Amino acid sequence: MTLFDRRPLHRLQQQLSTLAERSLDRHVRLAVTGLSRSGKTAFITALVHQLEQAGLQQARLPLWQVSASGRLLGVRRVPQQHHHIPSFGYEAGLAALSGEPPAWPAPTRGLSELRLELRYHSRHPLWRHLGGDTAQLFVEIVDYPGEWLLDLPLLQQSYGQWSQQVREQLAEPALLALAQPWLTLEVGLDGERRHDEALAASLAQAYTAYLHEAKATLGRQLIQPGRFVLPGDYAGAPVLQFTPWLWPAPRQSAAPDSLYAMFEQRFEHYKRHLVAGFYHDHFASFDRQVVLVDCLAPLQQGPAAWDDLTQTLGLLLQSFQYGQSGWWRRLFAPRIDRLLFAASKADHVTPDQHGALQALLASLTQRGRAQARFEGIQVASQVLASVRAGQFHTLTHAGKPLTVIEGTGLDGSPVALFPGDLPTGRPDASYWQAPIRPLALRPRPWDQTGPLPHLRLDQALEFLLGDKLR
Ligand SMILES: Nc1nc2c(ncn2[C@@H]2O[C@H](COP(=O)(O)OP(=O)(O)O)[C@@H](O)[C@H]2O)c(=O)[nH]1
Ligand SMILES: [Mg+2]
Repeated sequence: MTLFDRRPLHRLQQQLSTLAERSLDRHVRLAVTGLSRSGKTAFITALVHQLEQAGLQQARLPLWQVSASGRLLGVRRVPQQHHHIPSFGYEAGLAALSGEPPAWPAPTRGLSELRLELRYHSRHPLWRHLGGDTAQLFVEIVDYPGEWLLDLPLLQQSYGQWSQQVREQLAEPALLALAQPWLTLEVGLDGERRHDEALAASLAQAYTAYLHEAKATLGRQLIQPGRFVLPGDYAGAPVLQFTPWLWPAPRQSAAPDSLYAMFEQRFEHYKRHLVAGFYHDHFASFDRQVVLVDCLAPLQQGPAAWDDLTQTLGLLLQSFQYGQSGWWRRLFAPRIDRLLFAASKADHVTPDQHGALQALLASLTQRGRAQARFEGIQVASQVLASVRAGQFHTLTHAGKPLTVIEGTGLDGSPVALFPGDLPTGRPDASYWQAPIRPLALRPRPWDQTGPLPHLRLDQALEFLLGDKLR
């Protein structure tokens, strides 16, 4: 071969190995989020459990190709590489699910992670080229509160603008009533008041109590700052001791030793370190993202809760419109390429309602999905149950077949009911006359000889990891 001939070959080899490295990227960082109680902990616990079971050839995962085709060799948990991040409590979660009586994993309130190694037979010509067909994929699963994503818009707001926004929210009488203990905690407060640590702490505490109350009694999820309700490692830290300013503003510019100035400083610190810090240190490293949505809860809480959830998800999903146009792409360079929306707890409705549940999810996430697609992210939506607690049973009622859900309530009492029909979009007035019946089931007793029952976790696995396991 002449030199002239070899050159393109050499180049081709080089290109091939770059391509090999890229397509054999052996590492996926998979983030799981959603508002609190959307089912993140249950999802991750169940997913890891199903993966481990699949490694033992016990899989019930027909929609997950690598497993269904018998190419999966094994999955094991391996030590995580980021030592400063708390470990996801997988063992405790699984122990709760296998307890007597079985229970749901205890809630977590911050960020945690876990690392898995998957081994499989690859069909990829490049693996064979590199010698051998046993391939390896490392998957890091990261759990973090969706509430933290609600803080993104704060990065573009000043303390004064944010305070103004909260003032506008409080035009709603129900919210204003809940905010009274905070607003009236200190009589005669104004912009001239000197900074006082104890006062700052009690105002922040009253504001936090208000946020919790709005969430608990009115079903409101639109909570800022997100870490006030889910502080992670920052519970009680001074950086969380401020509130928006709803009292008379300082007459001139705020004096440096005023409470107003201190709140403003803490707000800036919160933005810079907690909000931007999260995007920079964590969000920017995610490859794939699952967003869990509990579509059923607002269907029991009323129209305001539904609208609030729609708005909250819209805000949360702004974090995924980073393509060429996102103003903060320049700051954090995120790289998520697949985004899965999942309606959780699908075992709380009868199978004939799964189509309606999927339509509800679509309606709640419509804007975010369109934007993510526009940014070139692959987007999918589905319904799932991480752990199927309900069983379906068809009986005859008034001469017609009726499917009911059977299970055990959280208090241990047996449950058998037809929850009702779901709307397929924003519920109208007629829906609210006969809303679905609330259901909260305890996981079923499980004999541990096979995998836990689930709904469509395999569909999720195929979307999230299928292309990496060819
Ligand atoms: N029936 C059923 N309930 C679920 C499922 N996943 C979560 N839940 C319920 O939702 C609650 C909150 O779930 P969790 O995973 O702690 O939510 P997180 O706050 O997002 O981590 C659990 O305690 C269960 O009661 C599921 O797949 N099926
Ligand atoms: Mg959790």
